[in-house]
Amino acid sequence: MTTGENRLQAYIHGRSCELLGLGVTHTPLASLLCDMGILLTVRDKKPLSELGEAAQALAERGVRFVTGETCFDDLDGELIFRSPGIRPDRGGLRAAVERGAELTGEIELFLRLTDAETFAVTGSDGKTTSTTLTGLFLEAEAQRTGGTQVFVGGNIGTPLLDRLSQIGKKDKAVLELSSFQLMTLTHAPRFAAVTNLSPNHLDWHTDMAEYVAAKERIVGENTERLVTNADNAVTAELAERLLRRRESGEPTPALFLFSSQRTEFSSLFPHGAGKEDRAIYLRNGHIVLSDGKQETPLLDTRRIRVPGRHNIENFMTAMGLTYGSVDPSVYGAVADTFGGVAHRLEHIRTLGGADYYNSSIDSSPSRTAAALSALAGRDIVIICGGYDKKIPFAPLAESLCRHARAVVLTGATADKIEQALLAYAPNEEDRPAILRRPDFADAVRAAHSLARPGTCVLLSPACASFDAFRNFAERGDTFRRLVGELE
Ligand code: UMA
Repeated sequence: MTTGENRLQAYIHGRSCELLGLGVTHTPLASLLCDMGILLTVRDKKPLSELGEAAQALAERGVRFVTGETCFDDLDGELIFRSPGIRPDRGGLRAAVERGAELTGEIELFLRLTDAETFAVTGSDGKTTSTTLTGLFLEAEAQRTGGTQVFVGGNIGTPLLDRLSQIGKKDKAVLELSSFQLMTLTHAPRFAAVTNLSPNHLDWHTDMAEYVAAKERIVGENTERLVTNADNAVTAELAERLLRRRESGEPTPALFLFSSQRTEFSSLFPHGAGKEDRAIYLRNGHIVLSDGKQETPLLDTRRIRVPGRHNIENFMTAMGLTYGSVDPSVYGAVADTFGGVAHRLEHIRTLGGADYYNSSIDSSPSRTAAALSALAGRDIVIICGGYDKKIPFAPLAESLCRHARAVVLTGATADKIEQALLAYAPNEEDRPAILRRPDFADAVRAAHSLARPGTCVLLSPACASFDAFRNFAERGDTFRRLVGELE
């Protein structure tokens, strides 16, 4: 056993453990804890029969299962692991903490116990691309120098706590973190980034303030650097708050502010900056880094193959996180080959002169607005709609009217998006053509029927997928298959 795993064993130290939820995060952890001989209870609203083979195997190994809608009511463990999707005030969770149980999570313990240097990205949009790029930069550096492994995980889909034994002191861990994961975090990463913040997940969080407060937990006492977006109102305010705290003598991380709109160090730090602070911005088509005295060009943006300003911002985020940890030559080498992440403005096919893009990951209006901006100037036919996260659609209506020729509406939110479009642009000529197709395959065919040479047919739903699919990946894979079948 390595030191990381020893520390996990010591941390648990004979306490009874409860895993709330048995999904992606807890399935490998449950096996590991079983292997360690720890007394374990798993609770999930789903019955054992729906939890899959791994759950059956755990039950056969003696793990206690409590299932059903009331499964969280009477928690009796001493160390409670929460799956990200379960609110910390669900069922008897608060009562358990009040009686002395410790509430933790896979990410929390990974950050606390790993030997690796930790990098983490959160934000409303761009998290996965920025996390992927951060991993690729560090990986390219590891290949250049040798002897280092890079692990990428978190909300991106791979838990890392069960891999503590493989991760050593020289290694790097890169985490994508959601507000759900951050909500109860008390141990932060060393290098943190917040890409931008706008309303999201308001069906889960009580309000925007709770969402923003969760995101801010990515900065803790042990955080050495925060990379964030000077152009976004909410993250700019976060940076201001940190600078004020610094003025009052509190320890704060170095601030790396980026902007894809400003071109001077002083416009990013109008009230001055500390010795360790840096600005990242565009100058003559290059992403440059400045300490206020000297500008260092890091990357010619013409080398970035993925379209759109938001992708330049994703590069800035990942470069801010890794600056000093990698040789700057890796930035260009990665940019030359990075064609984007699946389901994120993924180019699927050109058919009859029209381009088909899968951006199924766009589960919020701001994400769809970013995808539309990335394709601005093109003739756009967009497929929108899905599960209702109770996010206002007025801003979406504005960007649809600005960029799209036609909108094919599908899914549970079709009515709401149509109403937002009619309210924003009461005159027919001011808005895109609206088609309603409740069935997803019909929606794809309808979009195809409107395509002509030069058109971009874009799946960018502005909504989550849970009304019709298991997740965004299943929705994107279905879109890819349907587009492949078009003639
Ligand atoms: N469950 C309950 N009661 C509840 C909620 C959930 O019993 O109130 C049970 C479910 O039946 C399920 C289990 O808990 O069996 C776990 O569900 P979960 O979805 O909370 O957790 P995981 O399967 O471990 O997946 C989570 C993330 N899911 C959520 O945040 C909802 C995954 O992000 C992430 O990839 C994974 O951990 C690894 O870190 C997905 C996501 O949609 C992709 N994230 C949101 C986003 O990106 O917008 C935040």
